[in-house]
Amino acid sequence: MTKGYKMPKGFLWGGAVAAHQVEGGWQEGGKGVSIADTMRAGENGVPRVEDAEVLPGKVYPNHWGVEFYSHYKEDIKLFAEMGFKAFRTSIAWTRIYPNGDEAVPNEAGLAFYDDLFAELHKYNIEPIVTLSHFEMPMHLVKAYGGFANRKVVDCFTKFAETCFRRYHDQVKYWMTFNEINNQTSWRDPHPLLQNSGLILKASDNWEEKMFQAAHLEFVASAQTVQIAHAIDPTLKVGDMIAFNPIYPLTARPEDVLYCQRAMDYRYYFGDVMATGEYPAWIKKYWARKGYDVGITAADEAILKAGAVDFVGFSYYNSAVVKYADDNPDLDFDEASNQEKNPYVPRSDWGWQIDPVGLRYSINWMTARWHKPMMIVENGFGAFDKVEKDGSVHDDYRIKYLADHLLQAEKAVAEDGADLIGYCPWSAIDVVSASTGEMKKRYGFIYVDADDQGHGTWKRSRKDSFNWYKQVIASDGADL
Ligand code: P53
Repeated sequence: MTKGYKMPKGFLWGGAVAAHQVEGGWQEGGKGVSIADTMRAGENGVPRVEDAEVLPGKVYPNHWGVEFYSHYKEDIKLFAEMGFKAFRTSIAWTRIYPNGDEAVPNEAGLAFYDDLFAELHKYNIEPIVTLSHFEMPMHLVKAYGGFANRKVVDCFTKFAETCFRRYHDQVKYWMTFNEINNQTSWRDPHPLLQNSGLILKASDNWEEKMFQAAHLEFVASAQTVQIAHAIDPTLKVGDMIAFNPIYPLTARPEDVLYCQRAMDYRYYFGDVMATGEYPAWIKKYWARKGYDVGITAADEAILKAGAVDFVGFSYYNSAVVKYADDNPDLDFDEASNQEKNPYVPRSDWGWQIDPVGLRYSINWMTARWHKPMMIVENGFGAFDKVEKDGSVHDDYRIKYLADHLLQAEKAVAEDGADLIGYCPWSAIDVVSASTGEMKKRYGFIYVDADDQGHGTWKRSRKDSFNWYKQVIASDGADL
């Protein structure tokens, strides 16, 4: 149905995936073992088991993903058929530096991405590349403790520099760390490992360790921005923030104030990366808690000189908090105090579905960070049913995406937001990051495989495939 809104000319319509969730080929071309390669599957409410190494007889879904490593030409052809102008993926760090600390990169890994990017350009599809998307080399975790150690900052910037030198003619848009702020859920070991390569002891202060690791990631990211610009001033480097707006449960002033602190806490990552400075409140917070985050004067200069060029963000859901009378210091703890929003529905995985929140978020980021923005993930994880004739009638996914896109279009048309692209999650079905399931599907393209990696890997078009094709062809007018 035509709603009358259109995205501007040159808008980057596309779709997103991440290397570890699609590629498979986990031992092809000299690839090393990443933290995703040793994660077993969980399910809704059942966490993924994280082994220290690949154990015999266990199921590791990221070993096959959706076999994109061997199917990428076929898949890119389908992306082109949908009319993609852009495709977001990541470079598997372990294909380029299998252990993460080698002196020279692995040529077979570099060559794979040469071919992948060339294939995209054949169809005028612009690659958008995340450098670190939950797939750090396992060796960096075991040998150095991940981003608890400054040595890993050097490993990352070397990896980034290798990629910029090799691909700067092919790839203009880069992001440093995927959903860097997921680790605000620091009571859960999963995001700490995925974001930062941290495996902590019960006696550690997990929140302090999170702040320390995130700081070294900010330093690495800011250095990366500077390296990119020195190699090729036309490169654009963004951060990548998991954005879910937090609302106060009521108009009670204490609820509103507490909510403000919750937003400050979840999004200080964006403050540091967009402005090059830590906000004042967080220094007070650390002082009150007795935390030493280990920030040097040299770090502060690096942060200031390495602000990002654009803000990439994912948007799936929104959240609600309320003030508790026993918490006068306004300490935000993501693991508690989450309330249900009575005004929005929920997915089968409990995610609160809130399209209007997307327009609110875009406007919030505009007011706070003053950068061009790109939606690099937005989508609906659901059980899909394959009909006898092979079709998938995913009208729930079409509705989710259409409702969200309309709000993004209003943010541009009515509010003047500088939104440069929309890459929904996911271009094709992928292995879920949080649960490791295949059956939690997001794609426009169905892949015939189950949670155990059994299937034909055959690709087929869901109804949403044809819907999105018409959306792109009409610049977003036909939702
Ligand atoms: P899955 C947590 C909360 C929101 C988004 O998520 C998240 C996560 C971490 O799992 O991840 C992003 O597959 C992430 C993608 C991921 C996608 O959202 O858990 O950048 O890698 O697949 C969807 O349902």
